[in-house]
Amino acid sequence: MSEQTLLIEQLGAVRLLRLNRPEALNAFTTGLLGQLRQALESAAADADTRCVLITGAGRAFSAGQDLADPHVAPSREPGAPPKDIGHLLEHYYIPLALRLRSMPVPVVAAVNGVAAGAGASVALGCDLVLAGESASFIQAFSKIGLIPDCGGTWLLPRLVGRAKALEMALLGDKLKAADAERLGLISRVLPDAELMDAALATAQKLAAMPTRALVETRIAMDEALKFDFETALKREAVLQSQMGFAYDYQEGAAAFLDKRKPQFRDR
Ligand code: LHQ
Repeated sequence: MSEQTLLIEQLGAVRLLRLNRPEALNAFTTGLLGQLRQALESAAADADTRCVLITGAGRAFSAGQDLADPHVAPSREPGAPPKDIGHLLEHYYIPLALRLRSMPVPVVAAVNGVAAGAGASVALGCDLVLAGESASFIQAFSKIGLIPDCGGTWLLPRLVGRAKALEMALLGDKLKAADAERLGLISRVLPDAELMDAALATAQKLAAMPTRALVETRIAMDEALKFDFETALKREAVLQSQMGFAYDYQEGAAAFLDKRKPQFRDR
């Protein structure tokens, strides 16, 4: 049986995914990348799962690609050709990043420690990013002669603007959670001891909300970054029309008028 490098728990309507290679700061092997993608597929397919929460076991969220993995480890044999690491992106990171970004439910990251390289990209690709005060974000790529990947070049300038994105990516310095929050890179920083309870409460709150509207909000915002103002207004009208026909709007508005708690069910 393959090593259990991802721990999966169902907590009500929340699917908790815990990266589990603490001895290597949850660095991504092909095994872990495959298990994470499979777990996202399975959460997406499960009608009873209405939010996914991703965190790391031990003192890190993830140190990014495992540099000792045979797929990427430098060729040390004299004359041996370097490996094509683009292959790993094509077959593991791109499908993972696309799956994460197109989940039919909101995805929360609870960043419990360092998130470096592709580990930072995975965290920042989530819809809400909560971090413990001792967590940090490192664009480690430049230090080993690489460029940000797993969506890093797309995410960073959109989150913090070109100047800070380039500063982070070029220097590769450690950014503390409080500074990440101040820059708008992440949603919220919490005392370490409160992180998991707060992240779970946030995930449970999202799980009780109108899932389809939350997901369409993410899609609309990502799309709007490519649009001019008028195109965005028109796209909102198309999506809002669809939302208006859906059960959750009928239920949400009726519950408000009836002064009762809504029971959302669309996904
Ligand atoms: C690790 C790693 C690691 C293996 C810590 N690998 N063992 C995509 C596709 C294709 C190719 C390449 O890349 C990519 C995307 C990427 O993600 S590239 C970026 C890869 N990540 C890095 O370069 C980060 C490397 N790690 C670090 O710089 C440090 O470990 C950080 C700053 C994250 C944490 O530092 P410390 O808290 O001082 O911990 P440590 O360095 O002592 O690490 C603890 C253990 O974890 C240690 O093992 P050991 O057996 O000595 O206890 C490390 O070797 C291991 N580890 N990161 N990426």
